[in-house]
Amino acid sequence: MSRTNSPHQSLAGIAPSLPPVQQRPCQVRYLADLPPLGPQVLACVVHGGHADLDSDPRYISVDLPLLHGPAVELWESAEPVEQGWDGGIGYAANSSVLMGQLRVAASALDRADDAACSAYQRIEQFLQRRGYPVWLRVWNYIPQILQGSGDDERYRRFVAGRHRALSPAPGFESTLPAATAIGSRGAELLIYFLAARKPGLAVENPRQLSAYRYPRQYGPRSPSFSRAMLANWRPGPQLFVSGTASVVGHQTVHAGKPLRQLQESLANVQAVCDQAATLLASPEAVPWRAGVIKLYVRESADAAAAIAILEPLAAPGQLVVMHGDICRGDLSLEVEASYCAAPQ
Ligand code: 3EB
Repeated sequence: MSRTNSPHQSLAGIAPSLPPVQQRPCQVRYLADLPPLGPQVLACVVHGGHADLDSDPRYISVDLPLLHGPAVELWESAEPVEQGWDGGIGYAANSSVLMGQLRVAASALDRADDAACSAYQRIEQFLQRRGYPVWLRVWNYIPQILQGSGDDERYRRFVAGRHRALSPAPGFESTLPAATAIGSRGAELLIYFLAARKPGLAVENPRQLSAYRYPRQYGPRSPSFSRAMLANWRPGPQLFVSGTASVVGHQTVHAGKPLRQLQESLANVQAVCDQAATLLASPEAVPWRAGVIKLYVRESADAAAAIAILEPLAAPGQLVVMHGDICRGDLSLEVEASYCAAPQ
């Protein structure tokens, strides 16, 4: 029988018009060396205090000693980006997300509350103006984070200023970004952030009191962040988990025992992942795929034992360990992570 009338045959020689492969608007991975910044790079975060980066707004230099793992955190876009500097904010954006950075001079940090308030207000106004009004994830690297005592401590003042900037928005507590706040060795305050055109879903941890409900004993204002942010992109969701420590309820547990703190932190990360899965259409079908994991340790001597535990939990080569101060004196370490899941 002749096959020439076969409908399949008639496609021979014609370029197949398959639907385009869908990619998430952004993907993050860790790299050992600086890559060339091609048109689809959203941000290139460099850990370890490299001073010799050029003025490309996508270079974000984090001034913390790198104890283990690759130095570069590369954020790639599904499409070419538009980039620039705008009123001191460096940014790159595609049609869905924007990554940006702002540095604040050391001299402003004597009044860390005012410095944080004005930095967050500037970023907020910038994001509104550019059309990416949704904060998804933010990193705060604060020089000498534990300087000062009681309510004058730099972290507490930072928290108060951030609250002053973010709290006027109606219902602000239900849309807070996932966050990290770590003490750095740098002179300047660094804030870098991932924002989006469309809302994500803020996720809380059933084992922990929401940070925005912390009682007065931790400072005059409560910390404005969510435990994780879920972005329900196609072809599958992505979960950005905040800096996560050995806190149960609102209290530090296992003070002075770094490895117990790591186990408790990992139980918290697991609880946040489980909680995020329940927010999706078919939660039983969500195996979160380990992506990048970042660990901050106060004492570098604690790194080796922690690495042995964390390395198998991250994708190969995707664990970074840095030396930094955690925002409560009794916390030895903090873990952050991001995950992807297959389409629902
Ligand atoms: C905690 O659970 C630990 O103030 O932005 C973790 C992540 C912590 C972010 C922040 C603080 C922040 O309270 C500390």
